[in-house]
Amino acid sequence: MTIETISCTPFDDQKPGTSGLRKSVRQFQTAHYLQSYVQAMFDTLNQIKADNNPQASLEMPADTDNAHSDRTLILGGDGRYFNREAIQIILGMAAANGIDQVLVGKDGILSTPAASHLIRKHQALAGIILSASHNPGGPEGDFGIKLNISNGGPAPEAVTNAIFSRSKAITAYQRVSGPLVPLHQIGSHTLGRLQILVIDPVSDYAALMAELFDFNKISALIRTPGFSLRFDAMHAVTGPYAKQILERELGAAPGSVMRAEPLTDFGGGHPDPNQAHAKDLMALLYAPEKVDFGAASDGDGDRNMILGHRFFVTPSDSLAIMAANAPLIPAYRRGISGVARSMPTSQAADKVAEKLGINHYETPTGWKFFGNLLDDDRITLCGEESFGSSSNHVREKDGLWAVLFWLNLLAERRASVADIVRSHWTEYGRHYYSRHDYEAIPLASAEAVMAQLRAQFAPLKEAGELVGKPLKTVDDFSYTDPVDGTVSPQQGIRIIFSDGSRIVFRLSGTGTQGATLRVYLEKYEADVERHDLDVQEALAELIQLADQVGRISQLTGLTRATVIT
Ligand code: VG1
Ligand code: CO
Repeated sequence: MTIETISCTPFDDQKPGTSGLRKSVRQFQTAHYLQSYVQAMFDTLNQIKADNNPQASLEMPADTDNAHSDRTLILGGDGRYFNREAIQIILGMAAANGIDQVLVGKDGILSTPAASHLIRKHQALAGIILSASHNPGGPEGDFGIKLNISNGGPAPEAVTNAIFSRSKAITAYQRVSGPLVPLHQIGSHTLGRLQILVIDPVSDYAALMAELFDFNKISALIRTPGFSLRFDAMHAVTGPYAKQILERELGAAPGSVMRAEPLTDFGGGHPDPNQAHAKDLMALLYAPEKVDFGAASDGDGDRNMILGHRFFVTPSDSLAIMAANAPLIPAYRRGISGVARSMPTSQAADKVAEKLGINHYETPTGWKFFGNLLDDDRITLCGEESFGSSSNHVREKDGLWAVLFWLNLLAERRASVADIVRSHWTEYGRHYYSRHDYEAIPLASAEAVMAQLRAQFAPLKEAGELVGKPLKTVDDFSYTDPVDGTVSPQQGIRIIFSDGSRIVFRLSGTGTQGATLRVYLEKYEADVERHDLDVQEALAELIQLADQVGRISQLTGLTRATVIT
């Protein structure tokens, strides 16, 4: 089979965001658009040496002969519209770009955590995950492409920056043409010198979960008369995983997994597991008829929402509770080395780490910043306020893992979700927390909010007060990776008050329309008598302050956030 070289004009807008390149499906369908980006990824991978140190290797000249000897690639996606077409295109390009073997999920399906596990298990060169995560799908929706490196984690900034630079110079790409690879059945195929294995997307992941958790105990809990659970797969990728693990292996009643079939448009919804987008699940958990445990995951299976009967667990609290209870779970029996959270995530996990005397880190938003800490065993658990948590078992956040962690915890503690959270608050205090998003606003207004904040606090404050409230510091968060020294500046404005309350402002890096301003609000309450307030009421003073200091309504014309979680 011959390698064809197709000429194209370089694109200048292929800059990866917080988690891969996300654009509308329409844009990805533009002639040569996907191909140009994939070629930029292959060219960049070809520069990464077998020493597994992308940072250093990117400075070296390209030397494909010395690259990873076994050039295996893991490939799959969340099943959204354009997933299968994109997989066929990428297979043809892999065959022309020196890849020896591709493992692709049946029907083009692989959740993000499952792909991360497969990369590690097969010591693959990399993984390509086709997903725009929680963004809506369908012909009018979004598409996305993530690159994960050989540790199983999202490509770090050195790599994504290199891909972007390369994409701006792509004037041709290589491919091998052949018949379409039948993705609907497990089997092996060849395309030129490339071997393609269509694999079961679920089994390896399910086996890993069975190693980490006490499946017997969880199963006994689930089978206890009167106990009921619901898992909302949101017509996205976790459906087949949850059916296999929760229903077939652990014995949850058939139908416990709702919206289990992956659909190319996610049934028209946002596959985003939060109170705003998982309305049916929320209604079930808040209905008079008792459902003990509820959970949901997102488009690509890396996020989770945890609910008890009439009870919502904030992702920040979830991380802290996992850290505090880790030794109850088989995989973490011997304790954890440390915990990391993204900067906007509440400080609840820090309190636990301080008490346990273990490491704790604050990183910029995005899973790529946890990779080095996990590889270096400085942390075992990590999480983000955006419904993401995970451990060192993979290098991605992992939705079903979090669900199983909570089920294992319920089985060990024999307490309700609400009781577990309340007893945690009693011991550590409660961090009232909410995120207010102003979605799809004009880029100019969003940038104006950030620019005036930066101007207002330049030079950044060390003390003083803000509208009468004593301040600890205000800064523009900058992170220095403790393992490789990479500096990531300007990650968001942090206003930290003397009482520990915080307001954080940053712009989203995953949207595809206009800009999204995120405002994160956090208030610490030690007094048990005050642990039952309405969250928005408890945060009212900070919400008002955020609008005043951020001049949000003035600059965006919005008097209220579009999504509140
Ligand atoms: C959002 C979240 C962030 C998360 C990222 C990718 O990014 O805030 O915490 O890591 O999505 O998650 P941003 O830049 O829009 O705030 V996923 O599940 O979309 O891959
Ligand atoms: Co996701």
